[in-house]
Amino acid sequence: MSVPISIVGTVPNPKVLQGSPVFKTVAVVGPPNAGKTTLFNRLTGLRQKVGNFPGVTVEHHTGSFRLASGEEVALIDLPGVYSLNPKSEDEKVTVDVLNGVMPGADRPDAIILVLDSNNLNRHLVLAGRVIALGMPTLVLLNMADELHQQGGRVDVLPLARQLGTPVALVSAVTGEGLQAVSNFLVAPPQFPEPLELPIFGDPRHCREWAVRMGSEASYKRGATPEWTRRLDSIFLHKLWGGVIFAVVIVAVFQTIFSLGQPASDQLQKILDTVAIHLANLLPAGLINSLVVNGIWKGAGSVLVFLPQILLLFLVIGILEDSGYLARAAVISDKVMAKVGLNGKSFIPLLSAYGCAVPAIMATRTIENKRDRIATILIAPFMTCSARLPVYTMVIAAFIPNRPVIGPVVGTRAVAMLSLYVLGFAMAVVTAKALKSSILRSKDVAFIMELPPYRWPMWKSLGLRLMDRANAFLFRAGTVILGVSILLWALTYLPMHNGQPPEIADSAISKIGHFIEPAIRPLGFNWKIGVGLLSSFAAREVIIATMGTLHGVDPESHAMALQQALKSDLSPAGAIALLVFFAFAMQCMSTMAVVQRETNSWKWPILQFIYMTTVAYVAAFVAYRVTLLYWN
Ligand SMILES: Nc1nc2c(ncn2[C@@H]2O[C@H](COP(=O)(O)OP(=O)(O)OP(=O)(O)O)[C@@H](O)[C@H]2O)c(=O)[nH]1
Ligand SMILES: [Mg+2]
Repeated sequence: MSVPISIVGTVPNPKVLQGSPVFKTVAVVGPPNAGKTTLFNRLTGLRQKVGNFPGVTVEHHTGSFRLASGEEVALIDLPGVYSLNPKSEDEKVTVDVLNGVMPGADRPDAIILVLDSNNLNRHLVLAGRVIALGMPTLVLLNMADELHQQGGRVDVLPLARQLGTPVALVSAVTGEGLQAVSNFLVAPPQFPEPLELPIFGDPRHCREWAVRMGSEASYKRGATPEWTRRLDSIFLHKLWGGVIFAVVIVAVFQTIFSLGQPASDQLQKILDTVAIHLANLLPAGLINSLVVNGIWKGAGSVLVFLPQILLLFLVIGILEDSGYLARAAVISDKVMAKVGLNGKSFIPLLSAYGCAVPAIMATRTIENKRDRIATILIAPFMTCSARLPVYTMVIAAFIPNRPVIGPVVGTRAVAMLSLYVLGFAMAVVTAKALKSSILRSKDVAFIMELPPYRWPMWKSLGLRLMDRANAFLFRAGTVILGVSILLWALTYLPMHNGQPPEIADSAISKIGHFIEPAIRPLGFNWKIGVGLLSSFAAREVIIATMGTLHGVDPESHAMALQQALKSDLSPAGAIALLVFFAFAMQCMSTMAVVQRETNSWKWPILQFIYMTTVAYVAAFVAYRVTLLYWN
């Protein structure tokens, strides 16, 4: 059979064809971790999340790819699939988009199928299925750079002939071969029939077909890099694997403290200096107080935690991009099995250390419905980055820093780590209870494709951190600022003869005193009560609230926030506050995403009641017990 000229045209080094696009909407499909999002980002200039483990993308995203002619084609990045029979929610998204039944996404009129050229024998099975859909398809064999480096090879022409589609060997990272995409979009070849497609009902036949396609194309897979093998023999070792995992986690916290804290302190100094200048510049009175106490001491107090939060996301980013995360999921499988879950739940739970919202989205990769609900319900117990500022502030105020293990690990890092462990332990207990009662289900085998180790790409990490910083600043500038100003206004009411009241007579104090009886058993006074109330909007708001309340109070106006905090809390109260924050569900966005992902209000409401009750009872116990030892 002769090869249509345009198929040849998509293979190495053709000139870029000009013209109008033939397709309007093109879906990017492929197995997990094949590099679909990397390609999508490169073509559209967007920054969707990329990571070196299967299951990073769980929603569809649309972007536009501009051709040389200036015209645009809509590309849809999709979650990875191994087949077109969806087993999990993320796979369902892909199949729904392909079938044109996904609300908000146009039905695609062509497909770009991205396969990992280092895994062709397995990935070609999907090619058979996708080509059988009968839509115009371009097959990209991605990661050409790794294939060459590891001594692999593949001839695209025989493969194109066999599959009846254009095929190109590309690298989404280096850009090699990507002109094939534009060429396909402006001048798709006339599609000859594929020579032979597999019989889909028979998995063995499908696999044999894929291997045969590979050998027709003289496919030779690259050797697994020596260092991936060596690293795995340590990281997946029965004993050492677990030990290394523990060391990695402790190192993460120590880094956040030993590098993040000094950076935060510096930022605090800068903000304080600016506040003093501002206070001197503005005439005394309402505006001065609004700017200094409402905005600067309020929302500004939260800003100083930016370095720590970025460090946390940097570390999580390195774990994700290097490929270690997938190993950690394997190591955790045994532990997860003890509570009735499996390694699949580990990745969403780990990402909940950053934020519960994407973590709850990431549970879409969990096939078993009950496991998925259980993971959603326990994810907010993981210590998210919004708790970090609260923990840091209270720990720094109450716990002196002394060395514990040599000079590297100090008391504060240990205190912080204990809080992380506490949240985790409660998640374990809750999971066990759920999985042995209302969410009981049969064990599901845990299968996860282990990616090769890769060096994290600093540019992509940097861009991700910038996005994080923007999100944090946006939060500080909207919710946190809004609540700070509202609280500040409440300290100014009711006015008498144009003068603000004493703080003790203000509206905010009335609210605080109203709820005080409920929180006094936990060792909290009315100010902390107001802080707690406001923290249900977002956890960090408690810091802004305390900043504002102390700012307007003449007694504590000049003090640093940590010092002022000591007038509100006894050490036992401080411990109770930390415990309360470890367990309470104080996040509107999490409740909203749980509602959306479970499609019911039942779960978020149950979760809220459960977590808040646990937080209250545990804080009470912590207060009473600490009082016995530390006063
Ligand atoms: N060396 C190399 N690495 C690549 C290439 N394309 C992607 N990667 C890496 O492969 C990993 C997976 O990339 P993603 O783009 O997240 O893969 P995906 O197909 O979107 O994965 P899911 O969303 O999980 O289905 C990342 O670590 C990328 O940096 C490539 O051409 N060469
Ligand atoms: Mg992706």
